[in-house]
Amino acid sequence: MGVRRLRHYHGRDMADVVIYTTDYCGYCRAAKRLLEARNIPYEEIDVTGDDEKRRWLRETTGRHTVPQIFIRGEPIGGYTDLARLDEEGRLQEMLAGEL
Ligand SMILES: N[C@@H](CCC(=O)N[C@@H](CS)C(=O)NCC(=O)O)C(=O)O
Repeated sequence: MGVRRLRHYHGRDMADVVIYTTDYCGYCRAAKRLLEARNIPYEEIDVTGDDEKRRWLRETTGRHTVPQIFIRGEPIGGYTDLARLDEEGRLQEMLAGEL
């Protein structure tokens, strides 16, 4: 299956890792902590209270929760998905463009 690359909400080039978050979101904080622990730079888009951005995010990812994380344009899911990729050693591979 080919990699599904998507434009971001802002429709411009963004960091390899983009994380859509809201305030008061424990999973969002956990995801950012994991990225920081691995020294992986990321760009954050806060969608708190922004119905338009949240609708775009739901339609784009098919998922209703935050965070939603994109790696090199591919939506990979939320924190638990990120943690699984990290445990399996696939996170670095994805960032290197090997997956
Ligand atoms: N398994 C998901 C769980 C994410 C989750 O439950 N996020 C909460 C906020 S921390 C959420 O989106 N709740 C529904 C909502 O805010 O609309 C993950 O690891 O990202």
